[in-house]
Amino acid sequence: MAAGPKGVAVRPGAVHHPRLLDAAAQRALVEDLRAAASAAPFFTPRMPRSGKPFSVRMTNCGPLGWVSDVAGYRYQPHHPETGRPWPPIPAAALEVWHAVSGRPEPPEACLVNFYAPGARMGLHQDRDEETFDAPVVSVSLGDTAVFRIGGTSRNDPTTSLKLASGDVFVFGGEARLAFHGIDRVLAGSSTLLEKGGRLNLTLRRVTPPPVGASA
Ligand code: MD6
Ligand code: FE
Repeated sequence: MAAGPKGVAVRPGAVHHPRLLDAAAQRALVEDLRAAASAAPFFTPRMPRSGKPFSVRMTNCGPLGWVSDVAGYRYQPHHPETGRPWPPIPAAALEVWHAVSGRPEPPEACLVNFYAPGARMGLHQDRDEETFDAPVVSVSLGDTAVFRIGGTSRNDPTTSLKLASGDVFVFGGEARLAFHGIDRVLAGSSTLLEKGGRLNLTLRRVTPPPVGASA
């Protein structure tokens, strides 16, 4: 991984690190994710209650994975379709976490989102974790996304920025519970993924660090 600059704070706690991963690091991470997805295939999450499918497909790595179905949003240690434990978080993703999160404890969950052309993600907060002390660290690969971030109320004004392949975005501090979403993905903007589209990894703590862990 290229040594990162300090990043650009787009609002307090929300820091954009453009191209933190160089082209070789991006390719290596895609290979790691391909291997992970062969063990834990992408699935189509569904909205709680309505069962309406997301346009994004998902899988996870790490001790815990985020899933959504008619029963609700939750973290669980196994894949919803295969019943098997999630594969480990790729070392390169852990390196990114340690470079930018400011936390000594490793992430417990790495959600992997795949956006085919036309997929998007509505404005939401990441609030299914038991702790909000650690930031969420996101890594973008493939086609550029138009990302929108607001405040902690759904109606707060939002700003848009582009997340390109290799970009890392850190959501911490007072931005940890900021509303955010993906308005669209710009087809053809990257050649990283052979068939196009965008992968996004979000690395998170789910539980508080063990008592006595150094902070
Ligand atoms: C995405 N990202 O970039 C969706 N969540 O595809 C997220 O939902 C997200 O980028 C929490 C923190 C950073 C993120
Ligand atoms: Fe999110």
